[in-house]
Amino acid sequence: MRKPIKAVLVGTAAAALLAPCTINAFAHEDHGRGSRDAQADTLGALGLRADVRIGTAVDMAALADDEPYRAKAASEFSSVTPENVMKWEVVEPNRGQYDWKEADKLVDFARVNGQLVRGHTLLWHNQLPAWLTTGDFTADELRAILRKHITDEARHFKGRIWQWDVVNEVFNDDGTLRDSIWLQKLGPGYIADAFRWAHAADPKAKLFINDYNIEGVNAKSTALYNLVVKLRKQRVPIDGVGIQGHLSVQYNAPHDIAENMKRFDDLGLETAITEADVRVPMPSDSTKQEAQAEGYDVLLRGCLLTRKCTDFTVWGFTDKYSWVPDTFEGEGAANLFDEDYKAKPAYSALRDDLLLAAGRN
Ligand code: 9MR
Repeated sequence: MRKPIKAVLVGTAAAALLAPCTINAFAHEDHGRGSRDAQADTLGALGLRADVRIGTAVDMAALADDEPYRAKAASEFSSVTPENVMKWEVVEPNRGQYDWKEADKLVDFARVNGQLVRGHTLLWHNQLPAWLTTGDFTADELRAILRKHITDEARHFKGRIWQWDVVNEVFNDDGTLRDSIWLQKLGPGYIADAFRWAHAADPKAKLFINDYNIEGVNAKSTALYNLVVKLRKQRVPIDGVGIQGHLSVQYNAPHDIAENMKRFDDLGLETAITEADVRVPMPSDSTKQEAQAEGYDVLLRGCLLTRKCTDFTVWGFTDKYSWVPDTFEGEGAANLFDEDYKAKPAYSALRDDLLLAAGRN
């Protein structure tokens, strides 16, 4: 039996526990499948029965302007991740001037809808403010700036973040550390420092290291494993490993994902799929959609087969707002719903996996 995940209350009100999503997840248990309402059959609700949160990255412009998007983000998922608005360039565009507006909106949205929040991300090499990248700071200055950033951000959201992606994408695919401004100026110890500072600022948040191309057993996931072993030995407060899960139907799905995740599980760490999407060469068709469904299925099964895998987050749920076409020329349609919010086979695949895991098939 999977252990129930430790639910962290989003916000302080006990009302969050009684949010519609949670109630409906259990309200119709004794009825036949046909009699359950739409809400009770969402991925989020099914996930709660299988002890796994099903989340989505949220695009704040879409959340504000697109009612169907907002409705689905609220009803279909039991956790949310800000796609961009907790990143450094957004929260501190000018040195010393914080702007938490959009991030706070998402945290409020989550509270109202009984969802948990994955904080993303305290430390990355991308989406840094220009004042920082062009500042020509000394190592001591940069270390103080980083410490202040992590402390201030984690403290601002203290008690409202379930899991923080403390460091994001610190490895190259060959398993060496990424040659970022952080490594260059601060040396490899910056990773342990980041976790210590985040923990001091918000001791209850679960602290994750997050990366892509670490779904299967490979040079990168093994290097990350070795780093995590070392950090644990040094008593660095790290709780989990986030496996992003950006796949393409043009490559084999990572069928050894459960084997890979088990290594982390055996260390006593939590794991999560944090950014799942499966892109296809455009135009999409039904064959590609079936291949895509397999990709999603492999990722979710990896999680469901791992004792302490706590959540499965998709990186956006509709093709209408995906990052993929801007990054991979000629590819797209990577999400569970098309641009008109019509569910694809991938959606049914996830649903079937969750029904099975919840023992309700
Ligand atoms: O989806 C995000 C996109 O809107 C941004 O333009 C982009 C900037 O690099 O970041 C995207 O999100 C990334 C996430 O933060 C970390 N893992 C890879 C994601 C896709 O690039």
